[in-house]
Amino acid sequence: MRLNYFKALHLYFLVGLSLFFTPHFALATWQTNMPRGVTPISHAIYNLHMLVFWICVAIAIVVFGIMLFSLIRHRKSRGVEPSQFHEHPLLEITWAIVPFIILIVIAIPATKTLIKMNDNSNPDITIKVTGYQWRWRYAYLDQGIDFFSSLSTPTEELQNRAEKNPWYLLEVDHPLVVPIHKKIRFLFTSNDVIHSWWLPTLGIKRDTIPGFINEAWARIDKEGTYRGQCAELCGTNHAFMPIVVEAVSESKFNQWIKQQDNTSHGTNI
Ligand SMILES: [Cu+2]
Repeated sequence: MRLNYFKALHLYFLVGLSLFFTPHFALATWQTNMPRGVTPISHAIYNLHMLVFWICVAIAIVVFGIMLFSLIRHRKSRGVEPSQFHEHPLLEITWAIVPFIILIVIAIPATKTLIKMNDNSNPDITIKVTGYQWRWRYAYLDQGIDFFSSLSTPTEELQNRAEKNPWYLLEVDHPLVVPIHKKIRFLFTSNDVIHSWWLPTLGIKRDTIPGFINEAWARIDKEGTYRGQCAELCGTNHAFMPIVVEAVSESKFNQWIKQQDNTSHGTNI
């Protein structure tokens, strides 16, 4: 029995060691953690996630450490007798108070983040996002710009008749163009069924519900193209309504605005 246990431990150690020395390039395309994102809200969500993650790791180390120690130290083969006792007030109070304190430690930053997420006041720009089966419609309420944004992946790629490009199913004809360092307020609604506008790098995931308006905001730190998808099963082509946001400098944004006219259905920047 004893020999088998040490053999197994040895094997785990070797597997762990070989994984540790696996070349980094083999893991380069992997991302298991959530993205940090490019907005204050996405950073706050990421920090919250990491805080909870490390609290869970600490709890796991303590709980499994004690469990493993007890299993080895008090195993039957050593002739250990189980202790017999009922009720242990100190222990019981401790295991009620410790989780309570942990929950408070998590609840304070979580509440602060939620309050920040819902502060939609004083936006610089307001965009209405409407979900359609199966595309998005973006309306810049103050600029009078209104257009549809549809999947632009070629049919040949969808039908496996051509090699798929890197942005397969994550590309659109008319991306949503927004300025960086400005408070963008999004209003979400739907024309038909419930969709969900999900853009992880902006820290936004909001249901678009017919007859209702949901809100979110973003202040994007850096220029770039950010991609997301509809995250609410909304029908046959649910997987074919991606979201592409082009975050550009203020001057480029103003230039883009000038290129549009009221009847425009969007142009690529
Ligand atoms: Cu949808």
